[in-house]
Amino acid sequence: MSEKLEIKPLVEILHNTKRVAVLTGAGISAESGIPTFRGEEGLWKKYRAEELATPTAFGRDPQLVWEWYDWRRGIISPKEPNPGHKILARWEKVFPGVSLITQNIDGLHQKAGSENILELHGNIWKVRCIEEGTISENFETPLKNIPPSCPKCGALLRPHVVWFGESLDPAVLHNAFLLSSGCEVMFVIGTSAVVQPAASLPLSAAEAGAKVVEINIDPTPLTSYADFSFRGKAGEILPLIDDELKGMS
Ligand code: BV8
Repeated sequence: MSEKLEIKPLVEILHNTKRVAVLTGAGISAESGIPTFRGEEGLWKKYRAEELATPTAFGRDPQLVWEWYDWRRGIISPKEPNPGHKILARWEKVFPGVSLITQNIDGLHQKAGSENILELHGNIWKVRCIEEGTISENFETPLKNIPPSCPKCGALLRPHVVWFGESLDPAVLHNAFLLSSGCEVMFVIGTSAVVQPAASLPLSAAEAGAKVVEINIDPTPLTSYADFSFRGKAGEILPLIDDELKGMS
């Protein structure tokens, strides 16, 4: 496997690196059995994510949008972190300077034990009252009432996620760019690198002189910018890098 050839020079660099940033996308959860967005399994009935994950879709038909989220929550709920999630959680303990930025809303990084996580697009297990703005955790699967309503004021609850056409939390986005432009190595794992502004984070890392390491089963628009590009599954490539790192310490 050609990846082995690239791993040694990467681990040499990592061995002298203090600040590592990691950006993950749906691909890191694929081996846990969670469908990605742009894979063929990413469809629900006849809809694509871009059609349902929008404020317009929710305003027009909150019932339909909540049926989609209830379906996704049902898929995610029993799923466990895979070796990729677990290694990133361990790296956070082993290397103090590792920070994790995820586009995923499935909560699997938390389940794997990662603690300092920036969730760019929110979390599918959190709901927000559209009147009060209050955020709470809700793990009810399946949901008893669709759409669910706020127990306090009775208004509609929405998923506490960032929809297409909505701005990300400014503080979260600011920290994500700070971490990206301040790191020495940035891993970009399991993302098609098309959704903005997340897809700009690795570019800001590269512009600041960081080495960019892509792990993906397919090439992406980022591949040509990457210093290292591993073509393979995150749950298989990360253990190879981790083994080499252990061998060096
Ligand atoms: C915003 C939460 C300001 C909801 C999500 C600039 C240029 C162009 C467009 C825009 C732009 N700025 C804004 C936009 C519009 C839009 C956008 O980016 N559109 C895209 C489609 C072009 N962005 C926004 O609207 C953002 N808001 O910028 O605010 C603004 C406001 C108004 C108008 C303009 C600007 C908000 C974006 C957030 C959307 N919410 N999720 C929910 O999930 O329900 S995004 C959602 O899709 C995910 O969170 C994720 O981020 C994204 C999917 O991306 P990936 O994670 O990469 O998943 P994907 O399936 O695509 O790819 C999986 C990859 O894994 C593949 O490459 C595959 O090969 C690989 N893979 C598979 N298996 C494995 C693997 N790799 C390794 N191992 C494996 N085993």
